[in-house]
Amino acid sequence: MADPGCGYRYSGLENVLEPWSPAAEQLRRQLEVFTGWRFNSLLLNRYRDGRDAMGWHADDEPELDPAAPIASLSLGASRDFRLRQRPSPRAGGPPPAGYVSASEACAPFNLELAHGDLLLMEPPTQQWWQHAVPRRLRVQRQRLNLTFRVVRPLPAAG
Ligand SMILES: O=C(O)CCC(=O)C(=O)O
Repeated sequence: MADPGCGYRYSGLENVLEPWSPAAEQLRRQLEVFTGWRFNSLLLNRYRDGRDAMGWHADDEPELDPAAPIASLSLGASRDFRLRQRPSPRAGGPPPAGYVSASEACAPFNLELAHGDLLLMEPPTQQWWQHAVPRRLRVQRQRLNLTFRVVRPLPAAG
């Protein structure tokens, strides 16, 4: 779901835009009050059970506003959300406080995201970290993840 012109290319796929549903619009308004950001794009991921997973990546596509947080809401089954430092961080500004070089990097770590949890990934998280949702075969229930993003419409090429 997105405002007109705020589509998002994801995993190489151009998504068809849906208008905001009343429930998603209400969540967006609450997040605006909470974060001060007006999110213009929402991506929904459905994990049918623990066999559905998401590999290591960072949400750093050029159309995403790098100054904006990504707000991630979890519904349904609890799942592990893994974080690791990027093997080679993206250029652009000094490393944030607490960042250590690859040789000293902390091991990947886990956040368990449960029903109703809201994870706010503030900049420069995407520049320095990758995340993943690994397979967990013991999980039999479905999970929905809603990520609210700020997309900058890119100027037309050429
Ligand atoms: O399902 C999640 O918690 C993460 C989703 C994710 O990594 C993404 O949408 O980029």
